[in-house]
Amino acid sequence: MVNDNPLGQIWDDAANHDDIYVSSEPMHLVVNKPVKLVIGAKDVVHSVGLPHFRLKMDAVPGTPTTIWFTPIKTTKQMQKETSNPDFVYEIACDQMCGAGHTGMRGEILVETQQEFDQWMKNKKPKWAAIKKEMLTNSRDQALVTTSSASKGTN
Ligand SMILES: [Cu+2]
Repeated sequence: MVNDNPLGQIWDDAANHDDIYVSSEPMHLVVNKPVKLVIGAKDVVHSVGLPHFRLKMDAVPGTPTTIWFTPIKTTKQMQKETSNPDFVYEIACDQMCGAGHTGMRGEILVETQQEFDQWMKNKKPKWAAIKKEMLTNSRDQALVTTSSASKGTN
């Protein structure tokens, strides 16, 4: 994530970097729990590819798209079934979108609800801290504005 766009994909933000950011951490999903991906793009057509789920959906500027799916096997189950201890579910851009294309690949970890809950326990929501900071700053701004307005009316 970039510092000049702390909340990520804000399409109206000129500092948005939609084609270079892929988290280094896997996307965690719970087995047998439906997932909805809301997909967008800022400037060029990308394509969300989920080869192990046999899914693909274009990411079109100005037209949000969605994919629904339900992972039915955990990553551990797949590692066992494929006899491949290195098996990982992949999410990648399936469209030759530009210079950042080859970096647009991430991994998905499908796990049990218990494993997911355990993972979540250790997570601190960065967006909440940023939002709090933004609200504090806007409140300060509002106080300044109120203060200025009060001075103006007196
Ligand atoms: Cu691409």
